[in-house]
Amino acid sequence: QISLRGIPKLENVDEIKATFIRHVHADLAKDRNVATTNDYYLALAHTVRDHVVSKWIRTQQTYYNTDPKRVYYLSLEYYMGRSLCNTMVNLGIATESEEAMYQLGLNIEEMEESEEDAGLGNGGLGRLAACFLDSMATLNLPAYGYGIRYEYGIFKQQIRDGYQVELPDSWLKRGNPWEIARPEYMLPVQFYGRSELGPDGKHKWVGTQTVMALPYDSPIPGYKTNTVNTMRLWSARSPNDFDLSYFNHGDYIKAVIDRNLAENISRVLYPNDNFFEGKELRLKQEYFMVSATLQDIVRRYKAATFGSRELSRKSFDLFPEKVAIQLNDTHPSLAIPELMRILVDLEGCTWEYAWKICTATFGYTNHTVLPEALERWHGVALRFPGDHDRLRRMSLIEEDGDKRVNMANLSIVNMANLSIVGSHAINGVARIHTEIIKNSIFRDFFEFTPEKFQNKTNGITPRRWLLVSNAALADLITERIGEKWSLDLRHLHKLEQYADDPDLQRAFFDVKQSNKQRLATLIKEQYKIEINVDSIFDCHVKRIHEYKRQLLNALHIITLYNRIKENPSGDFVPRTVFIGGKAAPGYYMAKMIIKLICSIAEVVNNDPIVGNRLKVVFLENYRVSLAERVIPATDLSEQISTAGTEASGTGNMKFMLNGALTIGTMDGANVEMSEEVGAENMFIFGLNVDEVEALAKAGYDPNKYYHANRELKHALDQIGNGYFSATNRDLFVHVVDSLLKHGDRYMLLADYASYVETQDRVAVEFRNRKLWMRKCILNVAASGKFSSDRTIQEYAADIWKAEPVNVVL
Ligand code: DL6
Repeated sequence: QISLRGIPKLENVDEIKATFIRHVHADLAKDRNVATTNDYYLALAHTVRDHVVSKWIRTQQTYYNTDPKRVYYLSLEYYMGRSLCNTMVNLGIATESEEAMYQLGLNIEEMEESEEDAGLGNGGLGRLAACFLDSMATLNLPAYGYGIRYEYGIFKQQIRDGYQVELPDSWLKRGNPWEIARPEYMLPVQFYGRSELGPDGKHKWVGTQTVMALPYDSPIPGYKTNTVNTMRLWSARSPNDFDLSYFNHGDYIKAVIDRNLAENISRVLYPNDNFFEGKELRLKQEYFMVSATLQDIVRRYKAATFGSRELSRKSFDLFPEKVAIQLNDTHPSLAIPELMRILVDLEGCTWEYAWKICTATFGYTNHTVLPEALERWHGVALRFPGDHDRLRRMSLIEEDGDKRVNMANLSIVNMANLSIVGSHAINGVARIHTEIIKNSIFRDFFEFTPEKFQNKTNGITPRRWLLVSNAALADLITERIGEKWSLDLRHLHKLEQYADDPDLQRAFFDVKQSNKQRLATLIKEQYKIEINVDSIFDCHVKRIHEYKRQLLNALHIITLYNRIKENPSGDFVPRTVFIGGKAAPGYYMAKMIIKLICSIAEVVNNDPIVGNRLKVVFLENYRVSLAERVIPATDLSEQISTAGTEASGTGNMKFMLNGALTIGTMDGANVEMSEEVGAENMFIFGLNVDEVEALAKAGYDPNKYYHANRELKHALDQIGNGYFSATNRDLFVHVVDSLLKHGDRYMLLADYASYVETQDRVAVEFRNRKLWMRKCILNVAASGKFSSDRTIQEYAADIWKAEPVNVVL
């Protein structure tokens, strides 16, 4: 077989072996009698890192010497997952490393499994940032990812008695071989204090508390290129002179202990997806990241000039020509007032000049239209509800007489509004989403400055989501159409001509079957559930959220179950439904949905009448590394949010690239997927955005649907009357009430009939293997648009105006 990974070069294999053994001895001080799998993982990671550093240093030297326009991606989340395999693939040493470990009698897969996921993200937004870093490096863009080095990432989810339990994710406990601490670049960040007018007529920020920001750098290697960019994550540290006043009281021990308080800032990732929690610590995290990052950016801007090593740049005229800053949602948008503060208060620029620099520098990406997800920091308004007079007196804009901005008295800061006025480009993340923000939440701004608004449809990196996670499919594709697709995913189009080729269909089928078998083995080990690998692998994996409608999926499962029970000898297409995802710890309804799915699984999986025709698996602790196992093994991808709610989705693209067919609504990027592959090759159902809106306007009554549909009523009644919760019959009453009594905000009942009908069609088509495989191939062939390389090229051309830099070794 032709493999993208190529044939191992023996001299490289020998070198890897030698370096690896040296690391086992020198770094870990172990021999083969005592070394654990994790030790071997660490030694291999260090071996791989040795290969990356020369390119890394060379890349940074090149940027320093050529002083190109740099791109700064600011994000509170980076959902990186594991790095070992990805780094080896990007460096082109995967085959050699595998061979080297094989020759040493070690199992490289086991070593890879030993790596903890870097889970510094919640879901789509954080994983998008990770894909973007890969693409920026692969496209040779001089780019940096800036964020926070949380000591605890997204919690580990355990399912106990069907309920989600959260455990801390201490991902650093065994060390992180990919990061390098840079104490020499530590920076101070100020909090609290007040503004005072000095004798020189300038305002000074005094009485502050200082927290130090310690940078940790990780290499971001591009694929098949010399470029290795930097992800710089800040960790909070106490300053050395931290609260010396304790010494005056003689309480030395307390002084030392309290040093830790400042370090809480980077302790833990807030576990909310699409939900704003207005906590002081979160605001501090945002400012901490932004302040340290801007100091770094300004320092680099001042230091760099082509051909000169002097600290030579004194004017900020060139700032927007040398710096592009992209705000990943509003979370880092304090960067706008902070850059204003630096320019006006510290650098002595005029307000007007500083504002021009700011707006020319910043771009803002919106990732959601859900009102509960929008960041609105309350000050006075919450403390004095209803006191309009006070609010008027204290508002941002003074409303009496001369209109003047009154920054000190901010009452509510709407971070989206701030991001829009402070940026030259605002983008949504799929075409339909961009249209929605222009017409609804940002309508006034769009009418005011239409030229600022753009669309940048999301993408995913084909390296992690095909080369790394589904090497067999990657090889098969390369065998047919050559390897150009890995750098230009549009080349996948060439597969289209082979959609009816029986050989390719069989080969596609075989790859899918072996991926399904591999997942089934894992499920057997973990949950002791026997899975029928000939059943439809129907997967719904993403954060648990009412708008993502896992509950609609549950209604379908119950319907299938009831049909089997009503007709035990009937001819049913076997199906295994996998549902996985974390619920925000404070999100009651999402947690009840998990409990409901687990309860349904308990009943369905243990009913002898059902047998292997229907199984339900709740995938515990769904995360990047588990996604890499699930997605390649999936036949049917569930993308069933209410039209108008999912900004884009990126899981949908990963499944498409891996040859799953999609059942989905006309929402987010599903719309563009259907445009690329043809609606006839997807299973589209349900209301579209206009219909959702019209129905809401006309007065949506879920009870109408409940009474009109026998199967729907049956399923809801069972949930409500305790059929799935025999020991506590009222357990799911609130869940049913959310639909029937509290308005069914996401219109599950309106879409149920269409969903079930479409699922029936899925089952019929799955039986026709030729037809199914043809559609699989067509989906892969049409997935080229959804490479994050395409997305990043568009950002670079339309927003950042940044050019690639060639790194010569
Ligand atoms: O753009 C990445 C990702 C989209 O694919 C999802 O559709 C969207 O839900 C997600 N948005 C958020 C918003 N969080 N906040 N704030 O996570 O972004």
